[in-house]
Amino acid sequence: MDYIKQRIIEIGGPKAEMVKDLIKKHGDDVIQDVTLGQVLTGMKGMVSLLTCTSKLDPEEGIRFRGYSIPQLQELLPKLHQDGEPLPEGLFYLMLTGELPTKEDVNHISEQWALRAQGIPSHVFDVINALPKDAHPMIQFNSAILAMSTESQFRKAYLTGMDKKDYWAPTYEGVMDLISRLPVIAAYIYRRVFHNEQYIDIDPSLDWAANLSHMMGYDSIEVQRLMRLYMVIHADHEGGNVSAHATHLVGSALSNPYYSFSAGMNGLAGPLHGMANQNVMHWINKMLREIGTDSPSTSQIKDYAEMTLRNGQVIPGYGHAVLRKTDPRFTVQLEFAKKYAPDAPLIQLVDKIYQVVPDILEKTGKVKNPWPNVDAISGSLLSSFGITEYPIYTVLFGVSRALGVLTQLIWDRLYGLPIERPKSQNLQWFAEKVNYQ
Ligand code: FAM
Repeated sequence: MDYIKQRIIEIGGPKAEMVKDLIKKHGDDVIQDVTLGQVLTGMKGMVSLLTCTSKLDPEEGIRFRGYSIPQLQELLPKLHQDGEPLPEGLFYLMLTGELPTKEDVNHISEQWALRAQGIPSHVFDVINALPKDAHPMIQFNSAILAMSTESQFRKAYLTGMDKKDYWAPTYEGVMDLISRLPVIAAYIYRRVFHNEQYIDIDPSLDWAANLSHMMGYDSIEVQRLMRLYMVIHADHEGGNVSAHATHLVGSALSNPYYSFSAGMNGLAGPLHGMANQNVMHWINKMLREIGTDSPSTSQIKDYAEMTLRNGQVIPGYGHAVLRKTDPRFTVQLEFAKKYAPDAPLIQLVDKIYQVVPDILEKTGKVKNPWPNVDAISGSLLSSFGITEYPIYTVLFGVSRALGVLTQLIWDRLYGLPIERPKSQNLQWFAEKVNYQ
């Protein structure tokens, strides 16, 4: 057995026992009161999920297994001394809770490069059957579902295995799926935007650099950007739409492909992962309507206020949990200032940042007026040549697989049951609070 699987059993076994014991001894203990407001406004702040991969602090932002993004930049193995962690290392950390060695990271890199070469041809037929102008997320998700013919979990389930072992074929499926997503994403990118000029995988490269390579970008800077991008988008605790949807569908013991596909359908929404492309749409529309590439702060202010007057959201700003500037925004801005200081789009993003929070604050209703990860990610990719913004949510999706699929393995280790919350009609809520 692979030594990583062995490590998962050693760590996961006692944790699974603890879950059982907690339910047995404390299953009836009250842990939180729930208000009617919480239920009717998206369950914000309601603790209802067990997630171990990462935790989101409203002020400090994301921590992966307790480590912040700046800490991970220090502690995870990387290829450049002043550089970005390898996503393989973050995967290992989320999976085991332990910091990986360089050897662990190399082992995962090799595994993924090997497994990436096993995509069946019908998956590409499915993509090719779609019109090229079908949104890349439609093509991406269709390919993910098509790959579920390979599900090791489904095969193992049908053989009648013991449910405490479900995590093992789930792990195999997760490893296959993560390894193959860059190939699929790059294929769609080259199909739609580069006249079907496909580029083969280079097994000597790490996972993120390979994505960059297969998309057609071999510079050190883009490889570094891709590693950074893949690390910061990987996870955002359990309640965000893509994580929650993956977990929910997984709770029916749907295989990793079905589960992840559900998450990706959620990521494709404009309030979630599609915001990165919508930011570019918003910026480009603004530049067109104002008639300049370099609008003044007062022109940006007028345009942002018009967006609000028209009843629309300003994409890239606000968050359901965060209450400060997203550290994922800051780390990208730092990268941009270091490696593309003169990029006009980055200067524009910075200008928008000076104007928009104040405008959102003044509405009196926006709980977080600060930028999130999507406010800059598209401008950063564009500044390094990846200008075709419909692909951005696909790149987000490739990265998000690391967190939500690791959690799916843990859902199986914990032996979590099918999810089935209670729903009530409007009258029930009104009666409950003696509504007059
Ligand atoms: N522009 C305009 N209005 C906004 C806003 C924004 N950026 N952010 C929040 N609001 C409004 C929101 O629509 C709501 O209005 P109504 O009461 O009229 O319905 C009000 O402010 C209160 O909302 P909230 O409690 O502050 O935020 P929510 O938790 O409901 O929603 C977001 C959170 C992220 C969906 C919301 O801030 C938003 O729509 N932002 C723009 C889209 C975006 O950038 N999404 C990406 C989020 C991201 F980090 C990710 O998932 N990748």
